[in-house]
Amino acid sequence: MMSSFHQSSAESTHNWNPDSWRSRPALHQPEYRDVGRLSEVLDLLETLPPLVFPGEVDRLAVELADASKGSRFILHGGECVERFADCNEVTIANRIRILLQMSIILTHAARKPVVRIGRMAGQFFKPRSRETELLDGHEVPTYKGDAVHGFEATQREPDPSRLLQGYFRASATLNYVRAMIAGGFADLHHPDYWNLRDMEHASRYAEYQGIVERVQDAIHFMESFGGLDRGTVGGVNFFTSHEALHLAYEQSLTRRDGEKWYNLGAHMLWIGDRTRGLDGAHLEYLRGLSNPVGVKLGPDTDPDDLRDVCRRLNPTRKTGKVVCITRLGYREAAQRITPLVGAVQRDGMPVVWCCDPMHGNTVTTSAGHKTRSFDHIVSELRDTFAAHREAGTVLAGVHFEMTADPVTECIGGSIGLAEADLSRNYQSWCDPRLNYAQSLEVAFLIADHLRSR
Ligand SMILES: [Co+2]
Repeated sequence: MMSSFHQSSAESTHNWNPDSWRSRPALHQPEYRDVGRLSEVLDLLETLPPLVFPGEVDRLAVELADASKGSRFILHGGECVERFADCNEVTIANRIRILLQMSIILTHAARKPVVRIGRMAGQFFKPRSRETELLDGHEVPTYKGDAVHGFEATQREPDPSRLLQGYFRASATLNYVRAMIAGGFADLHHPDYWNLRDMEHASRYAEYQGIVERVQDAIHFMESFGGLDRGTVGGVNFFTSHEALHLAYEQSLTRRDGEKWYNLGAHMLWIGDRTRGLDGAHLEYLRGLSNPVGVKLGPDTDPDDLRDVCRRLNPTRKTGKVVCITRLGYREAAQRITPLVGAVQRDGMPVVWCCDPMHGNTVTTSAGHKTRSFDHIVSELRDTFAAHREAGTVLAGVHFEMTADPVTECIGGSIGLAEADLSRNYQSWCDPRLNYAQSLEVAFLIADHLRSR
């Protein structure tokens, strides 16, 4: 354990290179039988062009630093896991649409720009707590994501070629997102983009409708003055992120730029609650990158451990480098967040605080559906806002798993989804997501908090 600033500072990125993680224990890595094919694939990935540019990564770091001081707000969201089949026009457009709509609601309320980060274009890997699961009555290796193996029971053998397929799908997804934004998709003043029909029975429907109208008025007003081009209203800045789980894949997308190293497969990477061990390979890999790094913090996070993780990831104490994403669960968020914030504050470590109110609130129903209660999600958010306010820190953003589709995966919200409704349209391959109406509603609720701040 490092005990002083000087030790950690001296550590810097010394003795680091893109494969130094290989000398550490690496959890949750698939085991490939065909290692020859694996190294062929990794060699090829190293020669392919990066998906993002160092200047974009640096800009994200600056925007995150702004957010940590309260002058921007971060909306980080998307799917728990991306499927290869999601790499199509409609699905990508829907994902961008919901992120844009939520961000416009937040911008309007907070009077500050929103940093949009998608969990997309590379979120193809999942850590799983068990090695096997039941599929149609058969015990099969647990599903770990489309870039590892197929979903069908007969396809669960890890296949190195899927890493390549993942790279090309991430690249096609990001290419389409960039084209949509450059081509005017972000033009949000079409009322048909604001489909509130699902929310018609919501108690605050009229109020939400009113906010949408005011947002549209504001957009028209600014445009008629010519002070704002379409791109500014929409999404010129859009960043991608995924969990840095499969380290050989991440290493193959690591590039040098002058004195710095970047992972150019995404703008931001995060490290899971299960893989952020101080001596583990994941932390070793991430500490050498110039990318902003998210750290997921579950209810068992030890405050001293968090302090040491931050020192390791951010020895030069740059603001905008480490994003601490708390996912503590609604019952414990209020009491657990204060010691975590305290440990980092006492250490003088600049940290960007985000709240993921989804992952600490997952339960399984008696019918076997994984679900989350909208009330618990909102409750964790409310307590997290309050805890930061008390500590004098800023809650810089939120992290969601959501979809623009009318799925029935999370219960509650003013659309009144009940447990019995879950089977109606449950589509998630992994965690339950907020549907379209629930996503907009949660954005309106966060907007209330930002307005009152
Ligand atoms: Co998830």
